[in-house]
Amino acid sequence: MPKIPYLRDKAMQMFPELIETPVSPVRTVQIEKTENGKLRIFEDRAYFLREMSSEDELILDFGDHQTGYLTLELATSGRHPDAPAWIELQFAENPREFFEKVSEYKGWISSAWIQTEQLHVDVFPTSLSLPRRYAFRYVKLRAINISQNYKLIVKDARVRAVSSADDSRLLPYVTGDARTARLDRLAVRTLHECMQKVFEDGPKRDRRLWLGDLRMEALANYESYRQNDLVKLCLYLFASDVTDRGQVAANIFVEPEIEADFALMFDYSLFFISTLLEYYRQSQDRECLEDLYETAMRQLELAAELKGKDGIIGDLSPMGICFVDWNLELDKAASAQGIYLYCLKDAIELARSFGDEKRAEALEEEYNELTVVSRDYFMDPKTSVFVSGEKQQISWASQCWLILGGAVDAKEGAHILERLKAMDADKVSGMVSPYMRHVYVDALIACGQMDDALGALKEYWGAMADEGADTYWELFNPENPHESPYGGTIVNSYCHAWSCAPTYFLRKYYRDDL
Ligand code: RAM
Repeated sequence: MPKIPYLRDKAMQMFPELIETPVSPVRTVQIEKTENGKLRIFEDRAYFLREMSSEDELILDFGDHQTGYLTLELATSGRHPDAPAWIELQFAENPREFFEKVSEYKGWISSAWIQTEQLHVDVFPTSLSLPRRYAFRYVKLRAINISQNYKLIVKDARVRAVSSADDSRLLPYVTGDARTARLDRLAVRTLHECMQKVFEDGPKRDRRLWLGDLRMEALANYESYRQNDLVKLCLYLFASDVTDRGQVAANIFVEPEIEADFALMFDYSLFFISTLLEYYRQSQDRECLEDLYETAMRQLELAAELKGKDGIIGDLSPMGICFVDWNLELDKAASAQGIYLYCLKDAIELARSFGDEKRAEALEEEYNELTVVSRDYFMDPKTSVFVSGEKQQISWASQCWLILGGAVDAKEGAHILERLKAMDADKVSGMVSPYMRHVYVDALIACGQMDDALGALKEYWGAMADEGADTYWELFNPENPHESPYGGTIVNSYCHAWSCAPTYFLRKYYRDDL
């Protein structure tokens, strides 16, 4: 991919310092699965500092989600160790991870994401510092084999937790409602953990910068930490390594050096426009707008090439896939059209902000025609909701995106969403990720359905909180809380910043000091 040295050099100057915080375990616990499948976690004081033999286990609880580096102080009792201690460490964001068998995972993304290590320790006492960064609340140490001549003792454990989020800058959230306060708190923690050198999608997996995730993390950040320079860095990173045709990648690696991934996504590339626009609204950073404006407009041009004579986006493949959600059954044609409209609308404002009035007018003309065309094309006269693809699939995603794109006005949009709620759930293709739920809440708000939007936040994110979450998950389908598109939940991320929606929406629209 062509690298743009000028933008890359600017980006290199912008990486933040990580703030390090020492964290100790708050207790040791035992975790049991009860008959109804729920977990029971209880403190076990006697457990810590206990002398461990082969097959013994110790679970340390660090009190909240942590992203960082673990050090264990190990000692022994009994005779001089006559063989190494062979131990296994497992790190869990969600205690459920302890009940999944690594050997049974046969999914399609790498099992190397599973946070587990086996180590041999030869000399005691020792301070064992693991080189890898982990994301977890619980750490389980299992003694695989300890010679009968001695016992292993964990004398101390500590974590060097890292994040670029500065808690002293966190804006207050004013609410008298304990439930929304809690929903916000978990979202802020999620964001905090994902704010590293860049906005990572999740500190367990994929530990990197994805554009669709960045859009939502930036929105949550403007209402909470307001560390806008981190958004700026991420925008420069995307713009600094684009394809030959000028398309921004779906995600970027930053180590050992900046390099765009080969994966391309139609929707993620278009969201570069919306993310830049929102950054500009927040910061009025003219230099950034001047540096990145053409990159943003290029995404729209590339997408416009995919439109047929009828104005409908056809074969998407020149720009990669259209992601929308982790619903593998979803027909994405209607969503793609809605996303194009949504970003076209943002491109008009971006062009005006830049002072490119001629372009803004041309885009506005296109937008006004296309909203009508899109409504006519995707609206099913029989059911009065949007349908997508040859099979005329009805989905939440299609409705939400065409509403957000402006294919219908707020009043009609509200009716469409009402109609969908009244439909048989098995006739409607559902939402799988918190990423898509964010879009749903956004659509409700766009239609003026403020109570329903708040209800959706409380119900969906509240259900994760009720499941014991410390941070919000990458995937959550209330119908099937433990499903995974990867072929196994053990690789799911349980701290994923595309699910920070409560912080963004609650602080923006539902606060007592408005
Ligand atoms: C997941 C990533 C990321 C998302 C992509 C499409 O694998 O973790 O959050 O943007 O999917």
